[in-house]
Amino acid sequence: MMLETAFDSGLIKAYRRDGVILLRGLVPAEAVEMLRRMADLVQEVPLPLRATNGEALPDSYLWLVFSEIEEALLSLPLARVAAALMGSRSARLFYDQVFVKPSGHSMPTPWHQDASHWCLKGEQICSIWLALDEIGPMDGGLRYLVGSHLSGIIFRPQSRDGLPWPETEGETAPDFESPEFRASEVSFILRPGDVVVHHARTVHASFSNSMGTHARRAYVTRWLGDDVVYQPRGFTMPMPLDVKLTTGSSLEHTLFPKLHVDVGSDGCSSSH
Ligand SMILES: O=C(O)CCC(=O)C(=O)O
Repeated sequence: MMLETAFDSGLIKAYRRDGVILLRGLVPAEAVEMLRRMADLVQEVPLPLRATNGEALPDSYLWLVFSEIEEALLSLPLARVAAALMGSRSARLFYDQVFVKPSGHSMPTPWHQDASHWCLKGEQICSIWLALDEIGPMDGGLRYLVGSHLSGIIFRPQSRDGLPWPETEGETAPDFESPEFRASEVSFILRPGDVVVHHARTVHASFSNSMGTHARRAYVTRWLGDDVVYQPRGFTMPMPLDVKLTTGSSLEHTLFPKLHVDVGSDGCSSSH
C-alpha cells in the first residue's frame, strides 16, 4: 500500500465509523523479517523488564530493549498512520508488544476492549496490529465487533472464566458470543506486512491457532493522540518505569515518545 492511501478521507471515515480498518502491505518485508526474529527471540528468552509493581513484562516495551525496533519505529509509517486515522496532530507511542500463538495448541483470546485495561481517557487511542505471518480464522486471526467503539461504554476486563477483574471499573460485559453481537463480527485474512488498526473501545477477540501449520506472530503498537490523559481506573497499569503520572495529565515522558507531529496547517509533518 502507498502511504498516501492511509490519509485517504474514505479510509479515515471508515475507521471512525467501524472502529477497525485493514491496511494491506503497510510494512515492508525486511521490517517484517526483523520483527519475526524479535518475536521468536522473546519466546526463547523473555524480556527482562519488570513493572514497578514487580509484574513481569515478558513481551511488551520491546523498543526499549532492541535498537532495531526503536529504529524501525522511527522509519515505518505507523505513527503517521495512527495520527491520521485518530484525527490527531501527534501520535505518541504508548507501548509495543508481541503476540505469539504457537502452532496448534493455543487458546482463543476472549472478547475485550483495550480501553478497559488502560488508565487512560480520550478518544484518540488506537492499536496497530501487524501480521508477521499469513493469518486467518483458522490460525489465530482477530475478530472485531464493527462499530462497538461508538457506544462509549467501557466494559470491565474479564478473566477467561468470564469473571470481572477485581477492583476494576465499568459495566459488566455482555455475552459477545450471542447472535446479537456476532451479527457485526468481522475478521480478516492477513498477509505478512498487513495491519489492522482498531480503536481502544472496539471489542475484539482472537481465534485459537488450530491449524497446526505455523506459529501466529503479530507485533502491535499502541498509539495516543492529543486528547489523551492519564485516568486511573481502580488498578495500576504495569509500566517498567515509575513515571509518576497525575490524573488528567498528558503522558509527557520519555517512556511515551511522540513519534509524529504535524507541524503546520500546510500539511507539513515531521516523524522522528
Ligand atoms: O493477538 C491477539 O490474539 C490479541 C491481541 C489483542 O487483543 C490486541 O492487540 O489488543
